[in-house]
Amino acid sequence: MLLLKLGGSVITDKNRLNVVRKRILNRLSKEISMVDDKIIIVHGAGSFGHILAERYRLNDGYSNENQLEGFALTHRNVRVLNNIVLDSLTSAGIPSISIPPISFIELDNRKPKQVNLKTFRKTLDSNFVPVTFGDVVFDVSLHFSICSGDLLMILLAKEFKPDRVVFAIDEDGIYSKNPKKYKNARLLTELSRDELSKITTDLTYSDVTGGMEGKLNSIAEIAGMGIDVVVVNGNKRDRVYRALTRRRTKGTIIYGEVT
Ligand code: ATP
Ligand code: IP8
Repeated sequence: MLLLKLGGSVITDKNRLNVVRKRILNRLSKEISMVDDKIIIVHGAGSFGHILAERYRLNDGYSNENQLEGFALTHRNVRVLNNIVLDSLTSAGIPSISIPPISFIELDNRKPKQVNLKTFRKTLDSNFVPVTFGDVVFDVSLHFSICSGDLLMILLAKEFKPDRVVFAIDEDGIYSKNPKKYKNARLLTELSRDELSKITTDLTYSDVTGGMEGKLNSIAEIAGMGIDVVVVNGNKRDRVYRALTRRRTKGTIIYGEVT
């Protein structure tokens, strides 16, 4: 059992509203299709989510009626992206089924309140590949907020205990600091769970769910379940495939340790 997050920084151009990186997405779909294990796929929202979510301040919760338009547009956009991902996966021969977060999760002040993952189990048992994504969702305290793909990775890891979790981003792995800003940033090929908290991060793109900092917290939580987590560059051929199949590849590995 594997759990994969396709980062929005890989499958979209995060600087341009609603722009998909189709060639990369299709190549990734082919790589995933070559893997034999059962797999759950999560994808980020990229520029289909973060730009509008920031403009309408959706992660702050409801404050004005105008946000309803923003919520609906953002939800529509992430579903458009999700359909493009499904097209790509099914074209590569992967029988994928979309499970939108708004239908199975409710938050309370951005933390999970009610989560029902039954459909994932059924989908897997029927030999389909479940696909879910960062989305806008209801929130009992804030009326609505954002459920990031990285939060979904924690919940799915807890429930399905995958042998390995892979995050594909647009960098070669986790660096000592943001490699897009600092030329002297060092790629960290192996990290303990504790070392994750010492890494410097900052936002590269507009991002309402914490960017790399949020991801490092999610990774720490998953590694704390005793599951190995690998972060690789989805823009580079074969790295996702090699990470999923436990082959050596450039990237960062965080070995699972039960806490
Ligand atoms: P999405 O939330 O849209 O799915 P994603 O999962 O692809 O996005 P981001 O949140 O965009 O990932 O994080 C990736 C970005 O984090 C990279 O483009 C990189 O510039 C930035 N970054 C910041 N600090 C670091 C760091 N220490 N190591 C690696 N990348 C970093
Ligand atoms: O891209 C964010 O999910 P992420 C979802 O996985 C929205 O962080 C709607 C911005």
